[in-house]
Amino acid sequence: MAYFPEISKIQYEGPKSRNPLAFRWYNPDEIIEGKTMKDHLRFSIVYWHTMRGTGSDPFGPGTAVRPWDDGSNSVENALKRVEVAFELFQKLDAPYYAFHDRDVAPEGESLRETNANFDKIADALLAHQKGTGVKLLWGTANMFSNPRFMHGAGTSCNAEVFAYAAAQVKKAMEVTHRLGGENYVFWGGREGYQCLYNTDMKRELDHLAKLLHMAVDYAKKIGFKGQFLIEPKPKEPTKHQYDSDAAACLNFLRAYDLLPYFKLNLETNHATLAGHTMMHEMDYSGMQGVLGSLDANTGDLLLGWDTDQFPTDYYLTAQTMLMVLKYGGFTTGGVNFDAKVRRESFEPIDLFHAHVGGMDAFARGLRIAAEIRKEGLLDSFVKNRYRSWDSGIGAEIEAGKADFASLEKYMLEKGEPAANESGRQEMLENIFNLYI
Ligand code: XUL
Ligand code: CO
Repeated sequence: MAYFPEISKIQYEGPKSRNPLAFRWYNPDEIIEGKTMKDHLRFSIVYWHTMRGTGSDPFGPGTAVRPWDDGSNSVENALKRVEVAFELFQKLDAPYYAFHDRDVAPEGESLRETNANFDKIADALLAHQKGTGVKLLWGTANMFSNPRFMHGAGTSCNAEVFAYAAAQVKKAMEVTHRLGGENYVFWGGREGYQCLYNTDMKRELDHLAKLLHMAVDYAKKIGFKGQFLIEPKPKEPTKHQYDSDAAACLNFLRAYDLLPYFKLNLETNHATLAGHTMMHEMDYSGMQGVLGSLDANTGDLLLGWDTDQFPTDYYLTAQTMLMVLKYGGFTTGGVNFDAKVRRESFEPIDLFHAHVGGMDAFARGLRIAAEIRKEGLLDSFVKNRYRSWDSGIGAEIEAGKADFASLEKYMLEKGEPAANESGRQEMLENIFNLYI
């Protein structure tokens, strides 16, 4: 069945091509730094925006025209969406996809019926994965849309809501495992607070940690070897999300003995909402060994909320890929387009323009990052900038051979430290520009 009859599989045509539905930079089998572009980038398409996004916003209903979707919550409609989704994944040449339980399968009247619906759709997803070779990057549970989660899921004040959330994660993990998912993600949908006057923050965090430990235990029980990931976000929907940024996540994981089991799924728009750049979040996570996967998108700094736009900015993608390469590339992670077409881009073909653009921007970013690394101008500047730590007093401090007394003695003898040198920010920004 062809739901996109006018579109054939997107091909690499090179930078001179003016065909809007061709890759100019993404040449999947081309080798960069010893690995194919496909293996570097591990592109993934999200079910929630691409298959379920309607374009609704707080001011009006959806605008998206999706001729295959009858708008109902039926299992039949959900099964049809699976066919559409895999045609789209294949035509975009995306090796991976990702979903929430509730994007793919409708909720029933009871948890039992909901689980049965999920199993039926999982059968179809598995059959399509086998038929196409498209794989599951990660699964997750939507524990924020249903009104039962108004106070959170793992952090709800209502213990039975916690129990429901546990049951939901259990099922979502089972399905993710069955479909060979390479990761399982926790984004703390409503795990945060609006008002501290009604919140026992310590108790809520203790409970969230309990939920995650139960997930770790259950993974062992069912033999799920995928990587657990936490996705930081500082706000939206709550005023304060507990997993506010990479640093907060790391502190939480360490405090509750979860660090051995989790890495982070960093999202560009979440980084900017937290007042960081994506590069900062990636470097901070990478240096601590928890750079797991990426939700690729971009915000609009003039709007300032989580607009989840497709990334097209080469500076952003080059900086992002520079960090991916710096930390040795993805293992289980990938570039997952947690991005949605604009409300005004309501035609099915816009889904293709959006993904082709995002994939190409990342492919270009990868090429730029590899060129920057090949010439090594930035790396050698940084290395030289810290050379005072390579020998003498710097090396002694790093080796733990110095203390206050020895450092006081050293400075009393010297009088003043060696002269400082320029940080050369403008020169380095000009160097970065050489590669864009
Ligand atoms: C929300 C968000 C989610 C997670 C998965 O901002 O990014 O879609 O990626 O729950
Ligand atoms: Co996300």
